[in-house]
Amino acid sequence: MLRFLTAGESHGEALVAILEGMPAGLRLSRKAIDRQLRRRQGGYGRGRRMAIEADGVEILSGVRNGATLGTPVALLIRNKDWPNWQWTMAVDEVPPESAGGARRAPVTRPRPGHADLAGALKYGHQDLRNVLERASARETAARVALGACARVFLERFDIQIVSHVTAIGDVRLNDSASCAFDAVSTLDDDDQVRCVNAALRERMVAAIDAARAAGDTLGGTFEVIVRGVPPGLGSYAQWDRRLDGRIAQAFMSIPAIKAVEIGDGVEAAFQPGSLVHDPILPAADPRRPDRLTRPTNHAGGLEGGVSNGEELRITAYMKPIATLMSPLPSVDLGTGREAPATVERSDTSAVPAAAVIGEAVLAMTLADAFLEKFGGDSVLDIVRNYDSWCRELSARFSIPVPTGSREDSRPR
Ligand code: EPS
Repeated sequence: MLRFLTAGESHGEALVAILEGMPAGLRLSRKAIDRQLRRRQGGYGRGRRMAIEADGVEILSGVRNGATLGTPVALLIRNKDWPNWQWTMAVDEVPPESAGGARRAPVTRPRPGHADLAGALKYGHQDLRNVLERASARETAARVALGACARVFLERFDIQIVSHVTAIGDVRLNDSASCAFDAVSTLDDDDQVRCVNAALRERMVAAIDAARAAGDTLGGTFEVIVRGVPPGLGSYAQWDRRLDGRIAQAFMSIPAIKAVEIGDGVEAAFQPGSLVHDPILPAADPRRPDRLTRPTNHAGGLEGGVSNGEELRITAYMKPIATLMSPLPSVDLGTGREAPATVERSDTSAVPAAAVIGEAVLAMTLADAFLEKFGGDSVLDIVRNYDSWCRELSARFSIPVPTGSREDSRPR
């Protein structure tokens, strides 16, 4: 339903993205996209690059007078660092004499954990810059811009996405599953690490400082929570329609993400079924006399690859950034001799930024699944489809259903 591609090198002129499948008639502004871009740039532990960039989007097509046209939306984010790299990253062939020494030397010592070596082996590149420029997490700025469009669409149906950092290195929040959506939604975007626990926040910052001082890096975990997801997104009918699989793929495509959990995730493997599965109770919630109640949400809002109407809860695990200021052993691919890995300017930790990226990729996945179920060519078509589905479902079952467009009252 939603299709997108991104392009652009980290130190090239710009990142670009094309999004197809957005319905007509959605109010979409640069401001809404820039807000998410700004959030992605934040977080303690970022390197000097973030002081250079101040990401802002240019909408090149698909939007007119503040509303989508139903045609492809083309987005562009310029790299402010580009002037410093224009000789190194020039599209045209530049003879060394005209670069006047401004062209950086080839990168030949792959960083363990980065795409450098695998990419060079795959594409036959001798200058690892040809790999690292696109493998860079800079690409995620484009995906956050795309995700911002999807988020605006989801908000039209009162679906809201928040995230929080649950670990940096070994400083961990133990009971992230008990963090309520409301508590997470009040987190300050300008907070250094966006963790709900103030004491842990300080320890996370201290851990990043210690890693930086040691020339090391830190990974961590974050949780993304979505409220207002209607039941029925995704399907068990075919493997590639399962929403949990689609969500996992979206998260695993974020650089440095090594594992994804839905609900209790890994922990569920070590518990008996009686403690893992969420009972279904008849109307017990006084606020929702018409609804069945799930007193717990170990499943994280997905059963059988289909959303069940509960909050979606996704946790992602990020490995430490691969560029170490105290580099690991490597080999100079030019000489074949042992040499320390390349040291590039980089971040010490980027978990808070990854959480914002997680929100974006989840927004895209959910918007896609939502359009699959309720799709139409315009927002009005979709509101009509959604509202009538909600009415029909509530008539047929006495289970909670979102009541569609934002003008209607929500059941939860
Ligand atoms: C990155 C290395 C750093 C990060 C970059 C990702 O960039 P640079 O090499 O220019 O210092 O800052 O992240 C971003 C540019 C960004 O926008 O998030 C890497 O190697 O992945």
